[in-house]
Amino acid sequence: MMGRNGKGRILALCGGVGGAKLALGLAQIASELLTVAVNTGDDFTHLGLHISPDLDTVLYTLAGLADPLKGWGRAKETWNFMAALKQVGDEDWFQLGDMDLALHVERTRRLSSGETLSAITRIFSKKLGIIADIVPMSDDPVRTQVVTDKGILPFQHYFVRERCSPQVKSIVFAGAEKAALSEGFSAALNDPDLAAIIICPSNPYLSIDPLLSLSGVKEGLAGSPAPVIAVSPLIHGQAIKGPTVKIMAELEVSPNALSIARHYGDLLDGFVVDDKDEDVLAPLNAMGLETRAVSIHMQSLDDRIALASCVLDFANDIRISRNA
Ligand code: FO1
Repeated sequence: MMGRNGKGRILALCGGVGGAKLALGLAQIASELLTVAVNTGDDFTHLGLHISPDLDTVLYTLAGLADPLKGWGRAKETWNFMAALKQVGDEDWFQLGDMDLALHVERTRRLSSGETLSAITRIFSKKLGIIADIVPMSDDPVRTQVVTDKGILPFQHYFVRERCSPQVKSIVFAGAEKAALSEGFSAALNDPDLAAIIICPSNPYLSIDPLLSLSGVKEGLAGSPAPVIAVSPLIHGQAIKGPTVKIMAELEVSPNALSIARHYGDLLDGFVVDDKDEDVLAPLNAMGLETRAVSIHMQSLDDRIALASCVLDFANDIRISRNA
């Protein structure tokens, strides 16, 4: 399997909580070969602080600091700042934990001194003892805007303040057309020795599409010698958490693994579904996709490692069958 005897690097495309679980599994197996390219479309400035939620979720998750229930923010967090904010402020809809604040304050300080998001993320990773290469998808601003029946909402207003209740009409990635890939993302994507590209089980529409919207990404995926494998974020038509199914219904896409595979289209070489979804294997194969059906509900660390191991073996199998 890659990462034990193989030398090729592994590139994972990742959003927030769901994707970070698989990124942790991959890091447990091959952290020194792993690059995790993370969505920054959810970033926003809040109370004067630059918040990068998906980068923070991946950092905390790979550092073993993430809150195990929420998946975002830190474990054993305290909320004195929020209590004090409620006494004097108005914007208390976005929960900022006392320890979590340190990341936002330090990132904001470094950004205002001219450091890039990539450089800051590299420093945070090193300080938190993370070996995998965590990179923002871009150092330029890209902001997910959700076009809803209540108007165009910045991502966190839709996702947190309005709790995903407005009806989604479409999703726009403001700035994507002129944003450059981060150096780390571009280097990994265009690495001729790349052994696998994994699209983690994040929300395709909110968390993966921002990465795919950047110029050069779809071309890089299509041109890479590495197999491109996506893991379904749905099990039997249900998302583990988050608004994926609601958004698919609102976008008039039937909420099943087949729709997800169709959404990624010919970018994929392989698709991993849950063993409860074996009924979609035939239509997936008919699309020309290699498939695997395994348990993809990652509840424990062992589950995360097992799925990561299966995905890396899958990539190896595809590469071997191609070179046969
Ligand atoms: N998600 C919530 O549902 N409510 C919150 O108050 C909240 C605060 C928060 C603070 C820091 C952070 O890194 C993430 C936070 N999230 C919160 C999660 C975040 O909105 C989502 O994880 C991503 O933007 C989408 O995956």
